[in-house]
Amino acid sequence: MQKKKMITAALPYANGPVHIGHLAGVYIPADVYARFQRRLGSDVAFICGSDEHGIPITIRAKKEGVTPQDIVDKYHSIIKKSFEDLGISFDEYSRTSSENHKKTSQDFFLKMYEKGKFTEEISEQYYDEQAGEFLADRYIVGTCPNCGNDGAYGDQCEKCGTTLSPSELINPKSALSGNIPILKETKNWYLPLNEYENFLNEWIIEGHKDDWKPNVYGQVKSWLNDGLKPRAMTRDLNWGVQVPLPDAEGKVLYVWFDAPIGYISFTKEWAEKNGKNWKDYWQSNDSDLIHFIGKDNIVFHCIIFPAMMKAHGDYIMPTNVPAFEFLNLENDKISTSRNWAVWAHEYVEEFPGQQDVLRYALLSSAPETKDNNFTWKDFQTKNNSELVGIFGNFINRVAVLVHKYYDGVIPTGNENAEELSEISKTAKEINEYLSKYEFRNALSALMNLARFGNQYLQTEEPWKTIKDQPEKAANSLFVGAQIAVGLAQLCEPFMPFSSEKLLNMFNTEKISWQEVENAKVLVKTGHQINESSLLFSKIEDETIDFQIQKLENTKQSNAKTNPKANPMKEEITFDDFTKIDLRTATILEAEKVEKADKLLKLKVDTGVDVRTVVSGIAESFTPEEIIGKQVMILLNLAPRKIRGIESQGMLLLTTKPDGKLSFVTPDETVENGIEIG
Ligand code: B3M
Ligand code: ZN
Repeated sequence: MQKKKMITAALPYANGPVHIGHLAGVYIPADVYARFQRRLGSDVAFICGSDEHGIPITIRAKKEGVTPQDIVDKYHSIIKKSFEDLGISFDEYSRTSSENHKKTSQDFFLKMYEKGKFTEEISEQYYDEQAGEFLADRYIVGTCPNCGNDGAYGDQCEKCGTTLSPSELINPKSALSGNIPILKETKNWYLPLNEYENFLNEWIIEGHKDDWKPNVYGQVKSWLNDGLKPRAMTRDLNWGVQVPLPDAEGKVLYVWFDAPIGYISFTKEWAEKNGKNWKDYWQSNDSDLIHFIGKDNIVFHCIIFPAMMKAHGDYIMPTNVPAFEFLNLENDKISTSRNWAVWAHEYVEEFPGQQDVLRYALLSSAPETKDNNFTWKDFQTKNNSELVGIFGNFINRVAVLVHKYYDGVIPTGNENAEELSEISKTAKEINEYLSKYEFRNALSALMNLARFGNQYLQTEEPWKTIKDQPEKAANSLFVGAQIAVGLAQLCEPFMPFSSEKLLNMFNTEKISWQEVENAKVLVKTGHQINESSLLFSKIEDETIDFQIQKLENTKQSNAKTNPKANPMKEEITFDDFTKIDLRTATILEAEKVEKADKLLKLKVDTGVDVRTVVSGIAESFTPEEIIGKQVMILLNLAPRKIRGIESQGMLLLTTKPDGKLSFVTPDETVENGIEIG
């Protein structure tokens, strides 16, 4: 009996659409594998869904000025549709905000809790008193101790790339309110990962040295060598799955605790709909659990989730965790925030009916063992020279000639022709490669069969032999048709849309992989085939230039014309902007503030009233020279005491190259109190 195959693909965060990096490094290989296993006759559950918790979601929501639920609803449907459009054949694509997922992950937590698998620890965390919230690392900004960047986050400085913890930041501030956060005690539940070191060493380091990919094995080994530390499985946040304990209000499960349990929740949903028992896939030794992920997820799938499953006690361990490296785009790191990406939903719109071209191009440069690069030129070459020039060309010649000479009926030929063994040989090769997760080699093996077919026709030249050696011509096309149908069968995991078209064209059904491995003849003499249609078409330079131009535009809008300019601050909404009350005003009086070299105390006519403003401009202006000057004032800034004087507003200033300040003024004098906007 074939083992069950429980295949998962990393749950994409529902905070943005899916791009080619995700596709090449997780979803397309996972899909090839799942399709291939189904063809082998395995009982497959191919499961995925949107990861709807975690800080990336709440940050995106804040940025767009909407609720986290709005964000996940929007991106969940975009992502789901992209996967469907590209033929990613998930048996279930669900989402972690579902009730079922909430219950499944809470039950999982409770079982571990009841078995005493957590430790409770009180720690001091940054807390924003104004917002009334504990601050996740991303919500604390301050100065990087490494490079001095004053926009560094509590987990990382994006300028110099250093990984940080909030306590390392100089002058930490809350990103929610701008206030200085306080340290406040809080209780959380930790999983003592250190207690699982022996188990992990035995299971992975000793047990999977030879069958796990070196990049995965190596990373796990280095984590284990460094020693594991207890890790908090709960967080003080309000977006996520509530911790199911009475003394845990305001706490949710760590997103990396609930997300992998999503694989289980979604399997349950699928099993329920299909009359299956989910436990057969997760809790039985007759099942292989395989996680497809990107390299940045290795620790979670090889250390933390297995430790959770071990602690829980009922689960099997993954058989393999094929992790991929990263794909770059035109030699630059793919980045959602810089919009440096080819987005799946845009591709589907701009290249209608050409999903397999993307699947092919991405698979043939899949970042299996090292980071790889996608370029549009390369994409064009792969389509024009390989898919059109070799694969499509061969199949087209066979189909057209069978129609032309034999009215679409497969002619008589030698059922034991030597060339026919190429088909089964290719099927076996692909099988071997895919069982080792070598997708690029598997795809090359497929293309080699098309190359072989092309060369065969080229040597046989049935278009010549048809005149005086009709039997030879018939045999050539009989053999050619077998190879063409072989390709139709074998390309299905890689290019499912083309496979379907081809099987239709040759008027035949999909058969199992083993049948292709064992068969010689796939379409019998006398079999009627259907009209032929073009499989792939040439992609013109204009199409590629358009895509390159699109990236060029992105580059331009990302490029700084002034390298010293600070990056743009977090986006605000129009509503945020309208809260700001900027007016024209005139300085009526100005005098120095005692014992403060930088400050001037001003009386300002704002049109609305006359008020006092303390401004740090004394090193740039004498009081005399600014009396009577028209300026711009931020009117509704909350008053602040500066040197005992209440300052009621702020004047707009900018800095000149010599470091001196200069007022922002209207270019013609206007009345005071005029709104700016
Ligand atoms: N949501 C995606 C990522 O890290 C993350 C995967 C979860 S898999 C359980 O890119
Ligand atoms: Zn830095």
